[in-house]
Amino acid sequence: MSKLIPILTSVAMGLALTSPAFAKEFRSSDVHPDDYPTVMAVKKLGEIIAERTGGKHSVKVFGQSALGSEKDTVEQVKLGALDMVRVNVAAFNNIVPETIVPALPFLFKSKEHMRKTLDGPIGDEILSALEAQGYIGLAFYDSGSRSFYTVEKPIKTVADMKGLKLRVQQSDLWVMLIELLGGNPTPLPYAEVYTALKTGVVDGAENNWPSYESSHHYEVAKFYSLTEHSMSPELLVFSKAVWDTLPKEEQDIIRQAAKESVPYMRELWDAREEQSRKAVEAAGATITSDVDRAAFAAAAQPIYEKFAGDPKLQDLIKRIQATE
Ligand code: GTR
Repeated sequence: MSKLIPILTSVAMGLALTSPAFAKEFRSSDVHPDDYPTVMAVKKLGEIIAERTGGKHSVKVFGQSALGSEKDTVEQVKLGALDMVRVNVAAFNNIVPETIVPALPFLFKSKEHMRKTLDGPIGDEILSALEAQGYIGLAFYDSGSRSFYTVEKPIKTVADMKGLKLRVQQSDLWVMLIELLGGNPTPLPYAEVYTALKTGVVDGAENNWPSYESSHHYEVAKFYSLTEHSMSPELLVFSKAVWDTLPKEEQDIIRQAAKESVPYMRELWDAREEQSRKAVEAAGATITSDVDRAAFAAAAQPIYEKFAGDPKLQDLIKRIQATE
C-alpha cells in the first residue's frame, strides 16, 4: 500500500500535466515587493492570460524572495517545480552565454537604445537561446542603469574602488567586472544584501534607483555614485518542462500576454525611477554625479574579450553597437 501511493500520485500528476483540460495557477517568483514594476507587470500578464483562456489559467506572483533566491528559483523552473520566474539576466549569465551580452558594462548608449535593441531581432535571439537549457524566454523588462552605493564614502574615480568589498549578483561576469575595477567582489543573493551592508560584510553594492530604494539599502549605504555602469535588463522566463504540456494556442496566449506586459512595465518603471530617486534624496542619501565614467568604461573594457570573446557573442555586440 505504502509503495502504491507514490506510484498512484505520480500517475495522477502525469495525467494532470499532459491533460489539455488541465487548468493551472502558474506560480511565478520575484525578489521584489508587491508594488515593484516587475511584480506588477507579471500580475498584469496573469490577468491577460486569465481573460484570454476564459479563466482557465492564471498567475500568482510570490515576491520578496519568498520562494528562494534568483539562483535557486531558476533551478526550480528548469525542473518544472516552479512555472515562471522574473529575474535579472545575471541569473542566467552562467547558464546561457547570450545573456551576458545585454549585461555588459557601458554597452547601451541610452534607455532608448536598450529598448530598441531588446524589442527587435537581437532581443528575440537572446530569448530563444534559453530554450536549449530548458527555459522559454518570454520577455525582457527594464532595469534602468545600475550604479554603485557605499557605506563610508562616495565613489568618484576608479581608484576609489580599490579594496572595496562590493556585493555582486551571483554571476561570474559580475565578479570579473568588480575585479577589473579594483574592488573585491562578494556574490550574494539579493535578500541578504541589506544585512551584509549593515554588518560590514560588504562596503557597498550596486543597483538601480528602485531597488536601492525598495530594498532600504539607502538607509545603510548612503552614498550613491552615478557610475551607471550597466543596464543589465530583467528577464521573464517560463519553464519548458511545463510549457511542453500546454497546447499551442495557450502557449501563444502566454507569449503574446508577455509582450503586452512590456509597455505597461515600462510606464511603471519610468515613474518609479523618478519616485525612488526623490525618495532616497529626501531620506538623506548623498548622490554623486561627478563621476569619471569614461575611466570606468576603459577599466571595464577587457571584459568584452575575456567574457564575450566567443564569435557568436562578438557578433551580437557588434550588431548592438551598430543599432541606432
Ligand atoms: C535588481 C533586479 C533583481 C536582482 C537584483 C540584485 O535590480 O531587479 O532581479 O537582480 O537587482 O541585484 O540581485
